Amino acid sequence: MTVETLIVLDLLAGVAATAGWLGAGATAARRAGVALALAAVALVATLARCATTFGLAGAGWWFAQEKITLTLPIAVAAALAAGSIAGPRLLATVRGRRPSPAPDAAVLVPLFGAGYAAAAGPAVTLLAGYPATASTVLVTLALVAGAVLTTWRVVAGSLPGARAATATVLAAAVAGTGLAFVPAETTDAGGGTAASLSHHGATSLADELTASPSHDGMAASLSRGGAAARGAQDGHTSGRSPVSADAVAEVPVTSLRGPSTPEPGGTVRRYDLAARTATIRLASGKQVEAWTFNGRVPGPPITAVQGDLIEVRLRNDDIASGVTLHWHGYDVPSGEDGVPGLTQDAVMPGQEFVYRFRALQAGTYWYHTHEVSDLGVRMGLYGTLIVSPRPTGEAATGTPGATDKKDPSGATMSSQAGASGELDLVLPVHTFAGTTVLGDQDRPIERAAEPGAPVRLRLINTDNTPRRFALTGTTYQVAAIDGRNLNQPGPLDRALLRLPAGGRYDLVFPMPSATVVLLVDGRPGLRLGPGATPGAAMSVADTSGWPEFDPLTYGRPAATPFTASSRFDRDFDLVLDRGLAITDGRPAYAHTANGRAFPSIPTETVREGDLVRLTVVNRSRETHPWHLHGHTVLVLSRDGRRPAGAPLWLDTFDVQPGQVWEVAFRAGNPGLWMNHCHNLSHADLGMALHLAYDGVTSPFHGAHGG
Ligand SMILES: [Cu+2]
Repeated sequence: MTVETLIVLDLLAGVAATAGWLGAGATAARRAGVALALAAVALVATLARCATTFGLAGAGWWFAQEKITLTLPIAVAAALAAGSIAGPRLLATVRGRRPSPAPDAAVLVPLFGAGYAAAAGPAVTLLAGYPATASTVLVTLALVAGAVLTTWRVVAGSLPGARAATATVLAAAVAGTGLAFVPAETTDAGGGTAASLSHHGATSLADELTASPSHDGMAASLSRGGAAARGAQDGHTSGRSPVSADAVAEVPVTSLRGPSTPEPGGTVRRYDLAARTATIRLASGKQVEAWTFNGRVPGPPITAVQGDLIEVRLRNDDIASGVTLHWHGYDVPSGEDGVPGLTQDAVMPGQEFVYRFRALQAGTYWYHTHEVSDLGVRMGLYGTLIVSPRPTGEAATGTPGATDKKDPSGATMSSQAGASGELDLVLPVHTFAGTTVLGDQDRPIERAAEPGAPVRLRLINTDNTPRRFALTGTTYQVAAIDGRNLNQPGPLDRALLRLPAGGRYDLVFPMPSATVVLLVDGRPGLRLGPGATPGAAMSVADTSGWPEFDPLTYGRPAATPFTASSRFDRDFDLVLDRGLAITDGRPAYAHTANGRAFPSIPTETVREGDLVRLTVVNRSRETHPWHLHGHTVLVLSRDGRRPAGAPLWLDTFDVQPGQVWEVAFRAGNPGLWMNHCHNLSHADLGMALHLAYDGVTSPFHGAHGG
């Protein structure tokens, strides 16, 4: 049984127990037989909850914490009380030894009380989630006890010691509510050395710096954007010198900017992006009100060859809420990362901002606004970023693609003609007002392809939820995921490719002699044929029964710079859930991590060179595509199982309901980074936090993260 099933069964059992006890209480006075049957149902449901809780605890403490520490004990205690006090009386009534009706307090209070205690189970799970805190415990106990006292008063008319009991309940309620407003720690050092300089204890800064022989070296490596550390990182050992020799200088994130020159042999790629509202006419004739870069959706494709310098001048014409550029999956210097309120201010109408970074990673990436990003990306503020590997043995020259910002043709999609005659199609999928758009086409794309020609399809999911792709008419390989090549990818056929929000897959195959069709969620999006026949009906294979491709079992294992058995300098757990929380100053039914919502989730702090493990647990009933900025993470395990295929380096991974992902990365890119759910509506409702390198400060004070 899956964890997700157990989560649902546990909730259902809690609801059944609640209904059983309350129903028994409501019918006890008139129909003792019915009440007895309902109480029996409630007892069975309570036993079922014991079983589901046991099963969930086996999957991880995170899944059962609030049940074991709070809701199950009170439910079981109340059930035992109801069974032993009300049960015999009801039984006696049914057997005719007691007068019926018998609405006495000894029957009704235990039954209703068991109902209130049972209700605390699903209520705490749904409203508070993980973890149950002292505040949750006090408020829950106060509510249950208060309801019992009220019932007692109503049934019995009076209650000895009522005043003292009521006062105790009120005191617990007030204390519990007050505790909820005690601010959390603002940082979480993940078991490593706390960030003493950047967040607290500024008075000790001078002392620590004068006592620190290594301070200059650390500062220099920070100001170079960590390039030195990246080179040295694999030799890093876990030995830690005393804190005084480990002190980190303060560096503003605004100084962590990209270089202004390409690598030797590279060229400078300049792009001008103007953010503006526009009415877009799709291929079908449908018009959509969009937010665009340069009046088009997607925005202009950005292309480069590894080693080039990418320079993008962003201007905001009329996007009233502001705009930035974030390079999804691209490990740029922190000052170029485009997070408003953290690495820069949002670019407001009339303003501009220039981004510069070296194209060091080859592969398929994309860019999008990070200001009010849920709305902004949905409205169209996104585009593709494709970096070709530098041809071996020669310096990078010329344009890698047939389409760049100088191309006036308004090509229907970014199309890269590789030197080898490869057909290279960039296919971002996006939903505009309920319509799926592939590239800029809301109707199936037709392309001619000669048999034998190498084909590369770059699938990019720019939506908030997973999209499923299927390729019919050919076997193929998934050559790369999230821009990173896979080791020895095998042939694939009849597979459903589930791309997380923000994720990318590169599919490669030699063009067969027959037609190849790419399906997006079961509908044709692209047809490649030996001879294009525009308007010809596409035959659609039924792919609904095809198995889902699992990247954890694909390709061949290879050595990685660290593994699941490495010793980690920092260890962070993020338990994703839903619950009542304050986000951006407002109470909300938020998407939470560790019971809190942005910006109250403690900032994870690391030091340059640290080996960091991140465990992401999904207790909720929605998928959360997790995305850490500025770093590529290695998957260590999913639900306790290590990858059996190629090493999987990702920037976005779908944590499905009930799943536990362990990933790790080397902290080699100093800065301040967002760590968030890439279902941007979830991030907007609280599911976002910061990861900060010790010593890096931000002059920006927008409490949002876009
Ligand atoms: Cu989410």
